[in-house]
Amino acid sequence: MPRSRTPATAWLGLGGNVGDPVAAMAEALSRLDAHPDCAVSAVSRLYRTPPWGKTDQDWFFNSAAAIETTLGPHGLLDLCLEIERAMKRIRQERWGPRTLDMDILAYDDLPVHDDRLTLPHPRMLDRAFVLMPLADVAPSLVIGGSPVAAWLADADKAGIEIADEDRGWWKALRK
Ligand code: A4P
Ligand code: MG
Repeated sequence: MPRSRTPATAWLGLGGNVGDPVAAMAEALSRLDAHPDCAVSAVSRLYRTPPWGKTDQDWFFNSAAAIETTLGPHGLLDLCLEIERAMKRIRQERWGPRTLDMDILAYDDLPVHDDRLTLPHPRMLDRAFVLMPLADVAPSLVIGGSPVAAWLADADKAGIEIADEDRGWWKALRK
């Protein structure tokens, strides 16, 4: 990473339910880690989660990661979108099936609200499939006035399963 700028910490939520979403998430994390301006500092356990929003679709796999980065929030968004595109995500219906979805959940304690990016992610606090993996890597991170672990305690976690306890799951799948 260039030394000109102090790295920020960003937290990402990853998910997918088409093709091989676990391989897609592993590949995405490897690409981020290989990027000169990013390093993956922590990855959650791997979760299998019932579909939220549009429920007549396959179950998802979800995970979360902490990233150290010298990219600004919009630069990081561009990189995530580029990786999503590379994973051949087909953008069709809202909340519908996807190979890989990478959301920026938070970037340091920076609030952002513009036409491209909203931080913290506006819908993260309603979703146990986001909060549960995020609590593995950042239980004390304060969002909306409370720590992630407290939001998770109040969330509906019904049906969510741990698919892999080993936080190295993404490295095991590295090509
Ligand atoms: N954008 C704004 N803020 C952000 C941010 N913080 N992080 C903009 C990432 N992107 C952000 O994104 C559309 C645009 O949002 C981006 O180009 C960026 O400029 P998108 O990912 O194409 O939007 P979307 O995914 O179609 O809609 P939405 O509402 O973001 O979908 P979600 O919220 O990602 O939900 N059930 C389970 N169990 N697990 C899942 O992972 N995922 C979804 C998708 C539905 N149900 C699920 C899961
Ligand atoms: Mg999204």
